[in-house]
Amino acid sequence: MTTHGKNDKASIDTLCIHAGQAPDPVFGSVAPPIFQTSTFAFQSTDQGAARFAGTEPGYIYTRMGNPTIHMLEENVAALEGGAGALATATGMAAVSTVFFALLSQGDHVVCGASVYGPSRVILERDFARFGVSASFVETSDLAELERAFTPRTRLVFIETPANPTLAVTDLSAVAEMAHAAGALLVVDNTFMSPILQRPFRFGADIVLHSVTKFLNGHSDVVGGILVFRDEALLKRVRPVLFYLGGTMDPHQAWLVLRGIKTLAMRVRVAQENAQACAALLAGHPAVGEVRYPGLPGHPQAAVMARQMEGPGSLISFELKGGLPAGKRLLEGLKLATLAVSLGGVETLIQHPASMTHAAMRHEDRLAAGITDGLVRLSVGCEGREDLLADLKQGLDALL
Ligand code: LCS
Repeated sequence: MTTHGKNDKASIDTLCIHAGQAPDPVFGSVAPPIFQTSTFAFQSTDQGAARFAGTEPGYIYTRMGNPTIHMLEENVAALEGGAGALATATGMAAVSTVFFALLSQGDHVVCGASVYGPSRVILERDFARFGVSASFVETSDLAELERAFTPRTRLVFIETPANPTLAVTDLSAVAEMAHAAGALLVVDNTFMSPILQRPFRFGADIVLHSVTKFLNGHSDVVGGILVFRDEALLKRVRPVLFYLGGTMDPHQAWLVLRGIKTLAMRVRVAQENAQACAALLAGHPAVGEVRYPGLPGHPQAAVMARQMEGPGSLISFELKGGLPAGKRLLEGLKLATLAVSLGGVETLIQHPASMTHAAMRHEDRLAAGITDGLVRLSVGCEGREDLLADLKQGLDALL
């Protein structure tokens, strides 16, 4: 089979396995070769100069591009339906690179109040040092979102569903608002993966992922990726990434390419498991509020039906016994592992207020809906009955 380019009409399942990759032309290796090299030989000084000048295509130095990394970039660009992508060392390298590349002194950012803690904290602590201001708002509330814009707003950064509140934001409405204000919309699509949501269809300008999560899917790699709606945006960000240096390594890229081959099936199995876990949680007497986009009566049902192909496999919930009960549950589960991160084949459970979102101020966490008793479950691909039994024994022990 030939490589599937980004404009190919193949299904997303096929793109996961083939996009950006063709059998290697030298030996026919079906698995993509790992070009584990820091640098590439030039045939002449003229060729070296031409590559640096950009007048001749070809690789120079792995921080500035590498064939294995490029295969991953082409693959994820095809999955998201973007014009191109840039792989990064971590998800946070993707977030920080996009902020560095697109923001200048005096600019203002509208950012979701509930996003992965460090994505918010770098705006508050680090970009503030360079004169970039930010407002943090509940982006699922469009009226609140609209009030946050200022004449200096240049970038809107959202997660939907958000980490860890799982609040759903209307992508089309935000894109319209951002563009009317002359700002770019950046969507962190980590929680959905391109299997369940493709934000370019709803007006996003840049889509990013922590590939550490669903794309790699095996809890054995950290990485990130930026995908661009058009070539011009990619060209703006690329030199910043290459010079700041938050780029990926070829071996990392190869592992992620390998992980993506099973992305569609992993995402669907985990989602079916999550749906069953959410139902168990919602009906259990030890559990208070359950936040899962797949539960009936969700306030954003119409938005979800438009932009999401499924509710995903992250669930956040409160226990009636608050934080003490949460600690007992986290330590009492036998199959689910007490660890941060998400989107792997293993089920993980964590406590956002003391872990992933601990760097935020307490009052900011509460305003963002990240209560002290909130527990986040990333449901994996284990046997459904085993997961349900584990959750049930853990919850029953709290009664
Ligand atoms: N964006 C989202 C939505 C995330 O959940 C994370 C990490 C990142 C970006 C950053 O990616 P990284 O640099 O870690 O690859 N989220 C984590 C979490 O919820 N638990 O542990 C890490």
